Amino acid sequence: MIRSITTLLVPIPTIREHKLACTVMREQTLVLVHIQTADGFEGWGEATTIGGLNYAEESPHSIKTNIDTYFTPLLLKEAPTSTAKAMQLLNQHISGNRFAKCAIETALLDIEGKRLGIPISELLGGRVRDELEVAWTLASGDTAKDISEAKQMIAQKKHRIFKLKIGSNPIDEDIAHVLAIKQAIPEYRVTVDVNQAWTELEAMSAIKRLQDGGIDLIEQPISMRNQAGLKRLKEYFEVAIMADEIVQDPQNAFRLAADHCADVFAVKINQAGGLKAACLIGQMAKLAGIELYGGTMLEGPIGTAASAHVFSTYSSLNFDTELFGPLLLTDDILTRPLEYHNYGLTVPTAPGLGIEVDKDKIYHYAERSLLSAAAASRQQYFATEKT
Ligand code: MUC
Ligand code: MG
Repeated sequence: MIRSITTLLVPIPTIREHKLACTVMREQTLVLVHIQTADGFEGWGEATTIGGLNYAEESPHSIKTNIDTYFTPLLLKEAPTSTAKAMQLLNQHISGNRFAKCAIETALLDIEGKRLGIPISELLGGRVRDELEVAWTLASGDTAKDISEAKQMIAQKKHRIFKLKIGSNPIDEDIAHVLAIKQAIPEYRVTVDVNQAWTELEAMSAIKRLQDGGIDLIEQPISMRNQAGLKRLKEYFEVAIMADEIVQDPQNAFRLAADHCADVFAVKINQAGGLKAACLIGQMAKLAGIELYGGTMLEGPIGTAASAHVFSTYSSLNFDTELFGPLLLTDDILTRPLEYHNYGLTVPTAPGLGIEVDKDKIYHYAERSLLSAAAASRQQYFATEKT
């Protein structure tokens, strides 16, 4: 039975500016959920989004507020006796809020795995792989810097697949940037993520040039509201078109899969609304003949470990993963960092998530964020009072 649920906002600076079509990130705020049970187990979950409300409709603050205000009282009152019952309860009483649901489910599965002595992957049907190849995202905003970053990653055997974030510059500039990088590392897989920035007409001409330049995958080139347009692009081009922002909960993924709107689905546990939902999306894609890619919402190590457990269960994962979130952060919140080596990530094998969090570090960042929020609201209060 659940004894307590604590949520913490944990902002951690990034190692460099991370530029996307929708925002520039200098830090990532992890929303951590810590659940303790009456019989002495504890579990951790995490939700992240990108750029506050720039990327999705939940922000770190809305996730925390909604868990504290609605999820926690409901779970404590109804006292569900399993993860499945808890998620059923949340889905019956709380609409939307997929990111928050994901964080709660992760913490509950962490507990369930620890109680049974098995990793979460085995609760989700069983892993078929122990290693996941991990792409690195080049998003410094500078071509020369991106090329040297990519070459360094290759030399250190850290990554050999590169995703470029484009869409914030004029199209000709973006294409020149991508092609210069591809030409600098011609034998490596280079993909682009447009984060919905182009119109369908712009996408038609841009994708043609990217395809001719040997780019391997085009991610969410147009608005998530233009499902028919995505399908038209998929049918027109040979290069693989990947659906990302448009892939949300399983119901919506079902419609996309049934209509064959993309060659590849990027699956993200937060977008899906949890780990089991992400498994369900993977199964639907498989049945529809759609390829899979293990996406990230730039989670820290807790959400990344959770994602790794999910992706380890996919029967095929031909487009690999981008679970590099923890590597983009300047600090780690685990006592032992996740194991990245030989271009990939090892899926943890210990019970539950298979990780141990460094509570001192977590509380240090959480406290700093509380203090700066308090200072900001004091400043705002006095500024308003004086006017
Ligand atoms: C996205 O849209 O895929 C993944 C990598 C990255 O840099 O941003 C995320 C979100
Ligand atoms: Mg994307």
